[in-house]
Amino acid sequence: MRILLHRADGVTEPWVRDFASVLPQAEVVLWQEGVPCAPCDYAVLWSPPAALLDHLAKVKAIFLTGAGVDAILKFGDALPPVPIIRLGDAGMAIQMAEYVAHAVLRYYRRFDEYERQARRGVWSPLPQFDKAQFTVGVMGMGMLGRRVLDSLAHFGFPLRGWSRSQKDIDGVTCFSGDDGLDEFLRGTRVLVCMLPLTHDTTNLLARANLSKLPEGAYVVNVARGAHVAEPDLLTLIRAGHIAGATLDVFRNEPLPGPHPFWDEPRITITPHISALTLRSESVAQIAGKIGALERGEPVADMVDRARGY
Ligand code: NDP
Ligand code: OXD
Repeated sequence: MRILLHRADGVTEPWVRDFASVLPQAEVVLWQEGVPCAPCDYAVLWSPPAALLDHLAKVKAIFLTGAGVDAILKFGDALPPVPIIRLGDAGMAIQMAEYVAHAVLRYYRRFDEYERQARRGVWSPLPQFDKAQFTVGVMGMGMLGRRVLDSLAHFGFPLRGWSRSQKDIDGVTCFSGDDGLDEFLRGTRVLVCMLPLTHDTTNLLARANLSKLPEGAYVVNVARGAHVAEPDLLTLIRAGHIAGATLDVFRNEPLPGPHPFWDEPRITITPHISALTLRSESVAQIAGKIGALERGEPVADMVDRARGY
């Protein structure tokens, strides 16, 4: 069995080593632009260059080393008609829970404001927010969103969630579809975006929808930069309608040096680290799924191309 591996960061050696330990019968072939390689049975990719697609003609399935699928589905019909399988958890959900819980608690306990006060040498207790009014609304209640909601439940925040299909989750007020969006946004104090990037969700967080959040709302985006209209978010923060944002993802990554977000103290920037791919967990999961495919068994986390996630 041959596995085609592509790593955008060029760090392949530990991946090859991990595959050798869990799938010793497999040969891992490293893709290099312009270098011919033998046909492979499976491909393990993240955000491949277009030139790699020519080498997918014989693969039986494409595995992604991440949860999001936009970077592969953008190739549309140029992809072979084989299953595309994303990572399921593999250690990402708990990282997302840590990241989002930290952001929500930081806003709820006003640490962002205390940080700014401290820089100015100000010692001044601020009034506590009323927890009953501090609703957290998670857009996208999939693998990651569900885990985030679970973790926030322990702190007693009123929780709400929005998804495509209607859910029924204990302790979470659930909304769905276009019909449920306005009500969801109007009652959400901290908006957490955990949606996949699809045709329907691109630019969803532009001025019209962001303005529906209550005065003093916060935005946490850990999904994709293109969910948010960046100039609109900045305008609403400067106008005081949105009190702050924690952003892990951006339209252009790395966030360009001159971008105005860098100079806005109410925006916290992290470099797309909210849930990192853990190599060993990911390789073990992919190896298990390859084994299942070889035995003709069903495999979880198949991407639905028509749906876009
Ligand atoms: P899932 O596919 O498991 O869940 C997606 C959720 O979004 C589902 O609840 C789905 O609804 C909902 N959804 C999709 N389209 C719409 C729509 N048009 N309207 C309303 N709801 C919609 O995704 P994950 O939880 O695994 O991951 C979410 C995203 O997080 C990834 O796509 C990726 O972009 C991002 N991510 C970011 C990382 C980072 O480090 N910053 C790391 C990992 C992931 P339904 O349940 O009805 O299908
Ligand atoms: C992912 C990511 O989707 O890292 O896994 O963004």
